[in-house]
Amino acid sequence: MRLILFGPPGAGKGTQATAIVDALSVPHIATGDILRENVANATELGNRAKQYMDRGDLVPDEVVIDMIADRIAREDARGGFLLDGFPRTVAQARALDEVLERDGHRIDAVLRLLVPDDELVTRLLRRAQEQGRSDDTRDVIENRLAVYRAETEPVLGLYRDRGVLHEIDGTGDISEVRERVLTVVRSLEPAA
Ligand code: B4P
Repeated sequence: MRLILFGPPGAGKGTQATAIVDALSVPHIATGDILRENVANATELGNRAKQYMDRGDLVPDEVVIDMIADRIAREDARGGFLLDGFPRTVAQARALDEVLERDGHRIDAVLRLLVPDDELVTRLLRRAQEQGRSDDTRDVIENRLAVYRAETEPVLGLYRDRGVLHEIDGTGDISEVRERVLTVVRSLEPAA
């Protein structure tokens, strides 16, 4: 299965990804995590990405596209993967299609977590207190949400037109959301 977990910042992508990868035994490929690891290790890629991430802007497409193309070419992702936080622009979605089509593959499903904006802000400010992530300040959160609406939401149309988009209520307890997500994932398995 080749899946995408989709949603605004704070929707619970990283949170729910764990249950999905456990259920399907596929690697969890989170662009945010890979970028933060590069920032922490002060790699060339990390040094380039940091300024964008700290503002809540998207890292340039070419950086992220190359990073993901390399990652999904690795042995452990041959049989499938869960992408978390990618694609975030229409250009990234088209590039992903090209990379997959080269091997005769396609995205099987996109799981979209739906959460109202006020709840997203509350969650991210709570995370700021708990983890102190540099992009979880109120101003940066507001920019991340605006960037999501302008640049990321348009990606949904591509997948909706293909009939692979599944919309899931992302409100409520983490365990309630997990059950909803896993119900959808289980419904996909027979088609794999
Ligand atoms: P990400 O790391 O993807 O950050 P995110 O959108 O905040 O998602 P995350 O997975 O961490 O949070 P989650 O919703 O699970 O991206 C960070 C930055 O990297 C971007 O701003 C951008 O600069 C760059 N980037 C990443 N991908 C890129 C790309 N493709 N192109 C360009 N740039 C890219 O959870 C948030 C919080 O909510 C957590 O604290 C969690 O505990 C809590 N939570 C989750 N579910 C909950 C629930 N049901 N109830 C209460 N709290 C809940």
